[in-house]
Amino acid sequence: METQVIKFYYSTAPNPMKVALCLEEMGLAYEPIPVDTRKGAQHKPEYLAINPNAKVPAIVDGDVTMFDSNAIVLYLAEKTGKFLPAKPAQRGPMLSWLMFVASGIGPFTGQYVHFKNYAPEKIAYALNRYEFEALRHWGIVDARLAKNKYMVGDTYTVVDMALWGWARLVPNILGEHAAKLVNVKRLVDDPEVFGGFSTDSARPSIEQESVHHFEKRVDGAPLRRPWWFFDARVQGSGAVDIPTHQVDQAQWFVDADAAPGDAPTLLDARGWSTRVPVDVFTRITGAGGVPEELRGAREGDALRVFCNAELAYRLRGVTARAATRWEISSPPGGGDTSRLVLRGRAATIQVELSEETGFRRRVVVETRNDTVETRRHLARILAGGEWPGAQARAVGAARYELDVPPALDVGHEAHFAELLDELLGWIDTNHRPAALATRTLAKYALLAEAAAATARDEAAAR
Ligand SMILES: N[C@@H](CCC(=O)N[C@@H](CS)C(=O)NCC(=O)O)C(=O)O
Repeated sequence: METQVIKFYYSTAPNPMKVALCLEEMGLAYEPIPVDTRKGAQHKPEYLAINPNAKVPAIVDGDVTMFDSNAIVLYLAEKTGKFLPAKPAQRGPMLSWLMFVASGIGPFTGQYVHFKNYAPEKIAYALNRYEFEALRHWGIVDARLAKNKYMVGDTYTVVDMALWGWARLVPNILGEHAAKLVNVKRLVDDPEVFGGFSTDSARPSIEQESVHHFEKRVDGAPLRRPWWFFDARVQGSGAVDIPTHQVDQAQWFVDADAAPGDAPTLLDARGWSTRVPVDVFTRITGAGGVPEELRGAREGDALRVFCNAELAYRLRGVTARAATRWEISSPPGGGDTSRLVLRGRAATIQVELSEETGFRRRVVVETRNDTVETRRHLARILAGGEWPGAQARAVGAARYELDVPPALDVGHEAHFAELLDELLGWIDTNHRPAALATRTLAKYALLAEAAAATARDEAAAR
């Protein structure tokens, strides 16, 4: 029985994390030794003696010194005889997929993140190339895992562990493609397909609706929320909570990075409460009872949470409506739903996530133009590569449905990680997007006005 403690040189970056998972899964005794790569510890002579490539991870296992994460996971699998493919004939494919992670997934994803977030200047060619290749590689993983439970056949192997090092960051890495609907933005910006926002005031040109649940599961486990989540004075009332994201998205569709135009003007706002039974509140929060701070919100055996709102506003001549509603518990097999409608002069674009779409994002383009021409333009836009393999399928006269690849169809929680990632990228590169600052101030001025307007509804309901 092997008792030797393996020295594990690590940071929390993707490559070391593959080895961390492997050591844990194999139940090996190890001593974690952090290497602060941000401070340059990987270039010290004593570390270079272990890894001349000056990167993490590295291990020292008795008289065996090793670097390069994929080599290490393979070594550990062979050393322990664990997490190798069940059938000998699968050793070849196992090596192929491990090298695919080593030479494809890792380098292309890493370079994509580098050029997107850390390069001091935005180099379009490098960004496009690495973005295309990173997405192409993840598309291959996605197709593989759609047919196989694991990367090599039906058993969990070190290839899955190597992949996990990167896969756990997919929402951050690819988040913009999913959460921000970059492809939908490209359709909206296309004069041939969308033709600019309709300014016909009979109906809003941007409609956003979302339904949320207090009690729900995230990543397979019940979501625990803090008690103050139910206090609109802390969490924000319905008008300022989810609409922050909705207005943000509407501004992005209308303004994007252009110099911000006139501040948006509020046309109408209303708010109302959801009654959350106290037993559901205690189940979600784990609180022993209703805290003193929430006493004022208590109505019999429920808490009144002022969390729903509907706002109408005008943004650069475009009318927008944002509605957000909270329900108590997510139904079994169900989840939060959302619908976005963008009305252009030439087409209407709808993005829906609901029971009807199987809780997957569905994008539908309904054209008022020549359908053959529109189909050609859609193919041209999709060939831009953001959703590898995406197709526009005709679903009736003048209607096209775009398939969002499942790997990029991540939940809206991914948006938070993505925003943080973007913010840290700006801090690291000392870049402050001026237009965004003006837009954000304009957004909060609008939301503050909506909060004041809806506060009257809350007072009236008491
Ligand atoms: N091929 C190597 C790459 C290792 C690598 O790039 N490590 C990164 C962390 S994920 C690192 O050490 N970065 C610090 C640096 O480049 O100075 C492996 O798989 O171990």
